[in-house]
Amino acid sequence: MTAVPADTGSTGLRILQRPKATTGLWSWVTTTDHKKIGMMYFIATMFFFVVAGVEALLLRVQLAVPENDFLSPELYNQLYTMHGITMVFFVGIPLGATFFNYIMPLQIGARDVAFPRLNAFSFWVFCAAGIFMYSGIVLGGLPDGGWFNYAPLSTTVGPDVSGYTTGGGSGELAYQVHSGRMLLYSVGLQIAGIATLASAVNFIVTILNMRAPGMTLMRMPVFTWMTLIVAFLLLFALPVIGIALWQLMFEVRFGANFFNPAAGGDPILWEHMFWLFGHPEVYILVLPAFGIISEIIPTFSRKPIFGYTAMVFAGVAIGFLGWGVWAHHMFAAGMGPVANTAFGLTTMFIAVPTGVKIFNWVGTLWGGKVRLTSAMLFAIGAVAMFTIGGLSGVTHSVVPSNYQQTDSYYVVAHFHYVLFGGLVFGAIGGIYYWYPKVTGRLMNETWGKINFWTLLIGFNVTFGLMHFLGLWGMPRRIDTYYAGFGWEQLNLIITYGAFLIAASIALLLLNVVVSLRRGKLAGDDPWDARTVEWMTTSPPAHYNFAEIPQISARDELWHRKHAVSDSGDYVRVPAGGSGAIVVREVEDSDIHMPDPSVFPAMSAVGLPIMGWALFTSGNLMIVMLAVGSVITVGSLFAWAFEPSAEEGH
Ligand code: HEM
Ligand SMILES: [Cu+2]
Repeated sequence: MTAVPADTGSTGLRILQRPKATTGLWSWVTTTDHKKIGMMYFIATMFFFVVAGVEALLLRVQLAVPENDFLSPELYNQLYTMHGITMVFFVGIPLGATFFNYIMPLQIGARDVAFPRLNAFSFWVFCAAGIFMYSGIVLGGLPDGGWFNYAPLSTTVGPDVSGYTTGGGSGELAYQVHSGRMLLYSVGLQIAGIATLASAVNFIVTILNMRAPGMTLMRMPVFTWMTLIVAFLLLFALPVIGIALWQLMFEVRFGANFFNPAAGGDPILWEHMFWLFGHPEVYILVLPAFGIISEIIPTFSRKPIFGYTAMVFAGVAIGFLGWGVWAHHMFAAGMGPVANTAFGLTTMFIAVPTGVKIFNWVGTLWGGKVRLTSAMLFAIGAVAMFTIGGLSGVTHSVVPSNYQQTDSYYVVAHFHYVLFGGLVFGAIGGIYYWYPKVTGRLMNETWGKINFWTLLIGFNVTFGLMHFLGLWGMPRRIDTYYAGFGWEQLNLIITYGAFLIAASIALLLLNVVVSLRRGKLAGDDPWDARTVEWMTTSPPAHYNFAEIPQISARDELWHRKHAVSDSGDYVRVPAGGSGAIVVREVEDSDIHMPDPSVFPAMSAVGLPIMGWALFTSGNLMIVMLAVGSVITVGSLFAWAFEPSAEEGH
């Protein structure tokens, strides 16, 4: 008789064993390292950026000449909707998450985020949401109601609508073309919301609890401050849209009547709920870029940031005021003069803290020893372009003027100046700035400058001219127009501009890839920077810091590199002198880091399965719901009972 071996490791399902791989695909799937997760966010975000960019180019090809039939109206609606949704939820939000993940823990001198497995969970759920959203390609059509999807219009108007709801439960396949698209929208964004909410909690706890000793709140870099503010905005804004999406899901799948006026529902309830989330959302998108800009400009001006305290409090003020302006998206909805006036005023107020930030960036540049690296060019470009978008935004807040501008190309011009001009320019600056920290190599500066100037020109040709089209009466979201309105020429030029943007972005991505091997070696602190992430190796070891730094000043690294001379001037500390930075190598095994885990990725797999269940009915629906929830809830349980790090490791 042979004894059963006591070793349980070899008996269980292999996939459920504690993953050990540190290289290869499996190590990425199971990683809990904030840096690897940050890199995966970057790759996924760039993938979606290309997808949404191609969608935009298709739109522009269609609009290049009047009465074009390159895209059918139905396809046009799906493409602009998915362009908007993808850019906002699958590029804008995760682009923030990319930088938060990789940079923020390094900037506060931490070894990882507070909940490393939750962090991995966020990433995989985000991917699941993207796959779910785009599964409409095979299911029968993508969402087509615009990125803000006004119900009840979106739920009642559209192709093949045979009733207000799908009915469902009668045994036949409940997926009808139009309500199916709304299901993709409502469930897809709910899944994405789970991912984002989990990271918001993670970042808040990390920043509040895991700062290096001595890093008080008012010594935190501005980028980390903006991360904190964005995380709070997400924490409070996502539940609002979460409820609205839940209602929408019941509306289209089970025949609820939240938004249907014929059944006592409220036709502008959705608009209010959406924009109560939607306006804070625009700050969620742009504040990370503000943080990035606030790191780049002082470094390349060789000055501390001008008005640090004002900068932080302006960010906080934007975070608060952002909640009081949502109905400026609804001036034309018939709210009445009192509400319109109030929201017009609050909208004008919010320009004040934004202006404070812009003046402080200019104040930082003023009198600085400015180095126009690619990162710096993009940061300055972002400030300039965002300012233009902010100014057209103030014109929207003037109600009578708004009646004229709303739903015209003027609005399309405006929000691309803030989103592309602010968020994308700022983020590209961040890529050039932190690339050497992440990879140990510099990106090609010549290409970087070509990238900047072509993007600046392409961007302004494309979106600058849209202001005129809008003021000349061209509505947004039209799939074609007749010749003779005077819109032909500008539309053609705008399409050329869009292709110049595409070429410039291609150059950026090429630079990212080629510099991985060919880039010049960067060293730990290539920019002569100020903040803590530059005090460790490039790329950082998986434990980030051999020794957690003791923080004694804002701009800690700059203070370590400089001392005050007898005459009161700042002088550089000689290399190797007291105060110089010593990067120490330690044995890996001395530092305890959380182990990889398979459960975060596994728990994400069940969510889209539960979502797809809603497209079926009867027994199939029950089976799919059961399978999906067993996978998700089962993995969450397994995760809860799994130690964060194995014994003796
Ligand atoms: C290659 C660069 C881009 C081009 C050529 C482009 C083009 C367009 C066009 C033509 C529309 C309007 C469609 C219509 O109203 O008929 C549009 C809508 C939109 N774009 Fe872009 N875009 C670009 C980049 C971006 C970026 C970077 C963002 C945000 C991060 C963005 C966010 C949006 C949003 C939210 C909408 C509104 C969709 C809707 O009306 O529901 N776009 N874009
Ligand atoms: Cu708004």
